[in-house]
Amino acid sequence: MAPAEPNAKAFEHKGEVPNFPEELPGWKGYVEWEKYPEKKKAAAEVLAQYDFPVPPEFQFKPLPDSNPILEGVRWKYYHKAMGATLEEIPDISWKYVLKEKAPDMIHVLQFPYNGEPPRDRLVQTEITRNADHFVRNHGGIPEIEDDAFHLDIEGLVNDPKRLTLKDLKDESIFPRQSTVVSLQCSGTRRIEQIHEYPGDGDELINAPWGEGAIGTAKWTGVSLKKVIKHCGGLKAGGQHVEFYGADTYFKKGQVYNYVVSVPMRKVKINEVILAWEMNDESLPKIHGAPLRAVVCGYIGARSCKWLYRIRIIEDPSLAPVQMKEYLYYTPQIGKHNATYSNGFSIQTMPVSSAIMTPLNHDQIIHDGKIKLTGWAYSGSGWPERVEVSGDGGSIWYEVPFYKLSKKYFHAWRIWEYEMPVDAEGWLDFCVRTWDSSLNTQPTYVRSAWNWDLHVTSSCHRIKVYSINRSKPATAKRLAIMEEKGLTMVPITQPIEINLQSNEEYLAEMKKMGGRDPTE
Ligand SMILES: Nc1nc2c(c(=O)[nH]1)N[C@H]1C(S)=C(S)[C@@H](COP(=O)(O)O)O[C@H]1N2
Ligand SMILES: [Mo]
Repeated sequence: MAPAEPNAKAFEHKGEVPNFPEELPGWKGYVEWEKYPEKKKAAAEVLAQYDFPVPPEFQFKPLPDSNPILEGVRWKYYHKAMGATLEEIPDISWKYVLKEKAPDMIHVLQFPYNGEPPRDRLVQTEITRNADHFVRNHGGIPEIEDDAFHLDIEGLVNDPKRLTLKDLKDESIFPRQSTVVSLQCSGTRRIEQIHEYPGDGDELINAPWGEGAIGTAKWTGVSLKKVIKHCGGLKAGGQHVEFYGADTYFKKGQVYNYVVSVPMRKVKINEVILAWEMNDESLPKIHGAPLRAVVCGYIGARSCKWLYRIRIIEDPSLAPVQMKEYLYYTPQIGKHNATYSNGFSIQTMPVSSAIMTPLNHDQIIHDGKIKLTGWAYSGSGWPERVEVSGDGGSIWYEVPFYKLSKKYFHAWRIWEYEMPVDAEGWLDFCVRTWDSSLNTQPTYVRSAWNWDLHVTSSCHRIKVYSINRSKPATAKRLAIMEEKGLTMVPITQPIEINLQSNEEYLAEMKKMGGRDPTE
């Protein structure tokens, strides 16, 4: 479906059109904010002039039946308000969606772009095709030319350096590393929390993700540990690494670049890669070209795209994405008692899994078995065992090990299972995974609900309607319906034939001793 008519076309500047020039030639769409407090102040003054449209209510109401599901008008306006360098960013970003992503992506939010692939295709391959890998953006897509690109390494290193892409690719300086890593957005499966217990909508729409905000790729680049060594090693106190992304980010009336941090401990164990290739192809623009961080096992937010600066610092970054977002609140904390310090910072992802086929509300004709497919992931180890239930979680079947894809230290396992199904009617299917640290998933959404609606890690549940053809009576009915060309689905359609002949009815009643007692 074509995107909704962008309301943002109607945007009108108030007063003089501002001018925040690009920082460097060959870096289109990159405005440096973090180095220039005066410029940040000027941008905040521009934003303060407007009453931007509030995000649409989509939690207490059904989601729009459109693709893109949500548009993101407010964020388009923010970019337009900044004048010439950023006003076209929403259109440029959408152009890359159309160019680099599969045509049937589910566009959860048009701008900043958030999209996930169709459920069935995501689990067909252990390595996600680049065109199918989910995308989660907080802003637009900068267009940085490879030849113009450089990465600055600053802060608590002995020998701060500026490295070009050519330097990073020089194998006489840096050994190359290829690692299979799953990236999972902490918003994956948020729709389940929204349906049951709505929470923070957020200024940058907390996207109503399904189960597809996870993907797996072979990332090629260099371990950040080697780059820091090349910069003379750490100075005393260098405990955290701050990543700067070239996109522009807005929060509560202020303007920033996308900045996050990870602890140095993660770097020391070679779990932070600076990558320029994704599945043996050069990194797509939408996934962070020319260079991005890939942080194994952590929430996707730390894997900074369009990475242009790395600062070694003492404490976790105070940038808003690190300090004010991606916080996990316990269920007693809500809108009016949440602070930045009383939520814990989401870093390592917990064990989680999802059933990707069948889909919720599918009505399935089968011969006593229903095939399930899905994924299983853990950020602190790897999935060891996947269990599925056909009765909402009383009886669990173990998915045999040979029905799980290969184990990796840092990636998911996809799985399939032929579930024995006897019953007819609605069944509650669910899945849970045990990881290598013996962790498993909370039972219900309620058990892990959190105000910011992150990390929906409870057992994933779907309802399917079973039509069991291995039952003679059902087989007979289906044969009649087929012969008459009658609709099988949806099951809610009225059935146009008699369920029994009068003769059959009377014969059955007689066997059963009649409808009513006789004395
Ligand atoms: N510069 C920058 N890096 C970013 C983001 C962003 O908006 N800007 N989004 C983060 C989030 S929240 C996630 S989940 C991952 C998604 O990576 P992908 O879009 O390549 O799948 O990128 C992370 N890196
Ligand atoms: Mo994310």
